[in-house]
Amino acid sequence: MTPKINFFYYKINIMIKKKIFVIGGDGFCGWPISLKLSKEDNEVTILDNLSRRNIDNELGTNSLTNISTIEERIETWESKTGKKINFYNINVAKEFDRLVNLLKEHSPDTIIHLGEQRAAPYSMKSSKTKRYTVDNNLNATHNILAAIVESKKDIHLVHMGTMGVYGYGAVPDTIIPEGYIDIKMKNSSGDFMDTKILHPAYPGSIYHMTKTQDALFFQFYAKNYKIRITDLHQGIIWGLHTDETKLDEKLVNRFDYDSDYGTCLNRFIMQSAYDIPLTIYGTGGQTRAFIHIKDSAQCVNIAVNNPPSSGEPVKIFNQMTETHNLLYLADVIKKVNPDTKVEFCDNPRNELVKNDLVVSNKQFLDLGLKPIYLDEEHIKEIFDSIKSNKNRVNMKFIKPMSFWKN
Ligand code: USQ
Repeated sequence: MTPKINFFYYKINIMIKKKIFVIGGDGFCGWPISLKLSKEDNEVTILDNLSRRNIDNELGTNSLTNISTIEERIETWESKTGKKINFYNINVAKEFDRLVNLLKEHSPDTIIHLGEQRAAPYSMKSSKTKRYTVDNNLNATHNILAAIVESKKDIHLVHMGTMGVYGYGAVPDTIIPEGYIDIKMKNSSGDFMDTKILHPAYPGSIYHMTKTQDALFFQFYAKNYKIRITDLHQGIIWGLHTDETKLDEKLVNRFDYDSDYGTCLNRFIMQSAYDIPLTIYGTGGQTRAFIHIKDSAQCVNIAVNNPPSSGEPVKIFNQMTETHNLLYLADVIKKVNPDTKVEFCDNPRNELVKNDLVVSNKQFLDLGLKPIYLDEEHIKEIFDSIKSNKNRVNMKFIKPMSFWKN
C-alpha cells in the first residue's frame, strides 16, 4: 500500500465518529434517527426486516405521506449528502447467528435498538398480535444482548423504551424520576437501609409490558456481563419532518394516522386538517408526556455520545419534553384551525379517565437539549406539510380498530 493510500484511510477514519447499527432504522423514529446520526459523520448501518411496512399490508393501512422504499431512501440520502448508509434486511428476533456475524464483521461502537412492535393498540388487538408483540420484542431484545456477549465486542446498547413503563401518574403527587427510585428496606435487625431500585412497572398494554420486561434483561446483562446500556423512556412523538427528512421528498418520514399506529397529537392535527372531528377517547383528561420528532433524534444523538462505563448500572433517561392532557391538545389545535370539531368517543382502552403526570427530564436538559415545545407555529407547520395528501386518507382507519377488552 502506498503512503498516499494510507493517508486516505487515515482521513476516512478520523472523519467517522462512531460505527452505529440502527436496528429498526426504517421506522417512524428509526429513519430520522439514522439520518441524523449519518449527518453527524457516524457510519450508519440499518438492520430492519421491514415489519412496519408488512403490518401496513396486513391491516390495509398506509402512511399519510408517500414513503419511498428503503433502497430509494438510502440512494437519495447518498446523492444529496455524499454519505453512505448500509442496509441489511434481517429479523433480529429470529436470525441470531446472522446478527452475531454482522457484529463480528462490522464491530459497531453502538447499537440503537428500535426493533420492536411499538403500537399499544395493535398489541391489544387479538391473541395473535399479543403473541407476536411478546415473541418479537422479547426475543429481539434478548438476542441483541446475547449477540453482544457472543461477539466479545465492547458495544454500547441504546434502547428505545417508553414512558408507559411507569404508568401515568400511578403514584399520585410524585415526580417520575429517571428510571430508579430510592427506597428503604428493613434489615434483619429491623433497621431501615437505603437502597435504589428500578421504578415499579405499571404497564397498561402488552406492548408496554414488553418494555418493562426489557428493563430486567438490561439490568441482568449490565450487571453480569458489564454491557454498557442506555434505556430511553420516550413519550409520545409528534411532528413529521426533521432537517434531514426535509432535504428531498424521497426522504420523507412516515406519518401514521390510523388508530393503531397514529399517535394522538399527529392524529388530531391530521383530523383537524381534513375537517374530521378529533377522536378524543373518554373525557380527554388523560395526561401524557410528549416530544417532537426532531428532539427525539437529538436525544438519541446525545445518548450515543454519553455512554455509561462498563460495569455501571443501566443509564435511564426520560426522553420527553412536556406533559399535556388531551383537552389541552384540542385547544391548541383549535387556535390554528378555529373550525376544529371534537367527538368524545367511548374509550377503547382500559386507562384512567383523568390523571396528573409530572416527569423529570433533567439529564437531557443538562446535556444540552433545547426542546421544541408544542405551539401554534409548529402545529401549523404540520398542517401545511400534510395538506397535500388528502387522497391517501382512508376514513375507515380513523375510528378505533383495537379494543383493550379483547
Ligand atoms: N387517544 C385518543 N384518541 C385517539 C388516539 C389516542 O384520545 O384517536 C388517547 C389514548 O386513549 C391515550 C392517549 O391518547 O390516552 C395516547 O395514545 P397514543 O396512541 O398517542 O399513544 P400510546 O398508545 O400511549 O403509544 C405511543 C407510541 C408508543 C410509545 C408511547 C409513549 O405508539 O410507541 O411508547 O406513545 S407513552 O404514551 O408515553 O407510553
